[in-house]
Amino acid sequence: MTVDRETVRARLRALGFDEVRFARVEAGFGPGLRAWLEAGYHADMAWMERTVEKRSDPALVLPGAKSVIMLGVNYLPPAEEAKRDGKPVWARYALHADYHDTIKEALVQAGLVLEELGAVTPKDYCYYVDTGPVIERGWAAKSGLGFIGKNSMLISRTHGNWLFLSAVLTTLEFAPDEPVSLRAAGRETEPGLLCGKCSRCMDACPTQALPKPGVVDARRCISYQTIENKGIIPRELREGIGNHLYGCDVCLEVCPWNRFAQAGRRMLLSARYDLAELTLREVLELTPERFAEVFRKTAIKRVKLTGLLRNACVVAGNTDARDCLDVLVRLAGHASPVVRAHAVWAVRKLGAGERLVALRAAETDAAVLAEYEG
Ligand code: B12
Ligand code: SF4
Ligand code: SF4
Repeated sequence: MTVDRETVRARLRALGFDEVRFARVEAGFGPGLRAWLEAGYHADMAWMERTVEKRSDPALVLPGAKSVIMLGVNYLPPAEEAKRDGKPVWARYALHADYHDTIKEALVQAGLVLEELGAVTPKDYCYYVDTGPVIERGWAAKSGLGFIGKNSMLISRTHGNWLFLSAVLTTLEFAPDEPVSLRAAGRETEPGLLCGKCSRCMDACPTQALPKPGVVDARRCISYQTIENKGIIPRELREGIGNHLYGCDVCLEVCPWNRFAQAGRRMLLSARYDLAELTLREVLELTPERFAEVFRKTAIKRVKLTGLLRNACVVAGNTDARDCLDVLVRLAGHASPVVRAHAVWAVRKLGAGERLVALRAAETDAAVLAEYEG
C-alpha cells in the first residue's frame, strides 16, 4: 500500500521529531561496515560483528521492509547553556535524560501513526534509536537528511552535527526523499561530500582517531574510551583525553556546518545541564548512593560509578588538579582495580607518587602494579 508521505511527515513532526525523511530499502551496503570491522576499528564492540548481516540489510531485520523513515532530533543547547569554564567536559548529548528512553516514547507513537494511516499492524514496522542493527547514518544520508562528514557524523544543513538519529523500518512503500544536494545524487553516502577542502575535524581530533575521511578508529576515540571501554584506558591515549570526562564533541564542534544550526524544539528532550556544573572534585567524591541519585535516568549511569571515577582520574592527571590529591590517593585504594590503576596514574602524573608507598606495598593486581612501574 502506498501512503501519502507528506501526511506521515507532518504527523511525525508533530510528535517532536525535527526531521522526518524517507529512503527506499536497498540491500548490499555491508562492504564499508565489514572493512571497518576487519580493520579492528570497532575495538571490543563485538556486538557489531555479531549483527553485521542484519546491519547490512534491513530486510533481515524486518522481513518485507520497503522503506526506512529516518528521524532526527536536534539537541543543540540554547547559547547560554553552552559554556562551563574550568569544569570537566561532558559530551553535549549526555546532558539530557537518556535519549534512548525519551525518543523511544515518541517512536511508539510513530508506530501507531503508521497503523492508523497505513492500515498496518505492529509486524509491519519496527523502530530503533541507536541500539538497533541499523546503520543509522548511512540511511540518514540516503534519505537526504544530511551528508556524512569527514568526521563520520551525519551533518544536516539545518541542524549541523547536533542530531540524534532514529529509524523506523516498515513494509509500507513511500516515495523516497531527494538527496541533500544535486551534487549528492547517486553519491549520497560518500564521506566528506559537502566538506570541500576542509579537514578541521581530522586535524582537531585530540587522539588522531580519524585515519581517513569518514572513518573513526574507535580504539583511539575518546568517546569509545570514556563510554564503551569498561577496562583500562591505554596509557598512550590518556593525555589526549584532556578534560573530557564523558564522550567527546571535538570533531563535531569544529565543523563549520554548525554555523547554520539553531537550538531545536526540544520536544523529546529533557535537559540535565546541571550535570555540567559538577566540579572535578565532586565527581571524584561520588559515592554509589550519590551516583545513583545524580545520574538517575541519564545515559551516563551505564558507565557505572567505576567508569566515571576512572575517567575523572584521567582528567585530574591531565589538568594539574593538585587540590584533588587527597581524594586521588584515597581512590588509589578503591575496591575496583580499574579505578585504582587510573588513580595511581593521576597521582604519579601530579608528581606525588611518594604518597602511594603504603598502598603500593599492599597492591596485588597486575594492571595496577603496572601503573606504579610507569
Ligand atoms: C558504534 C557507534 C559509535 C562508536 C564508533 C563510531 C563510528 N564512527 O562508527 C563510538 C563509540 C566511537 C561512537 C562515538 C560517537 N557517537 Co556513536 N554510534 C555508534 C553506532 C551504535 C553504530 C555506528 C556504526 O555502525 N559504525 C560503523 C561505521 C563503519 O558505520 P557508519 O559510520 O555509520 O558509516 C557507514 C555508512 O556510511 C555506510 N554506508 C556507505 N554507503 C552506504 C549506503 C547505505 C544505504 C547505507 C545504509 C550505509 C552506507 O558506510 C559505513 C559502513 O557501512 C551508531 C548508532 C547506529 N545504530 O547507527 C551511533 C551514532 C553513530 N553515534 C552517535 C553519536 C552522537 C556519537 C558521538 C558524537 C558521541 C559523543 N559525543 O561522544 C561520538 C562521535 C564519534 C564520531 N566522530 O563518529 C550518533 C550520530 C548522530 C549523527 N548526527 O551522526 C549515532 C547515530 C547514535 C544516534 N542514534 O544518534 N559511536
Ligand atoms: S569524538 Fe573526539 S576522539 Fe572521537 S574522533 Fe571525534 S574528535 Fe576524535
Ligand atoms: S569539520 Fe570540515 S571536514 Fe570535518 S565534517 Fe565539518 S566540513 Fe567536513
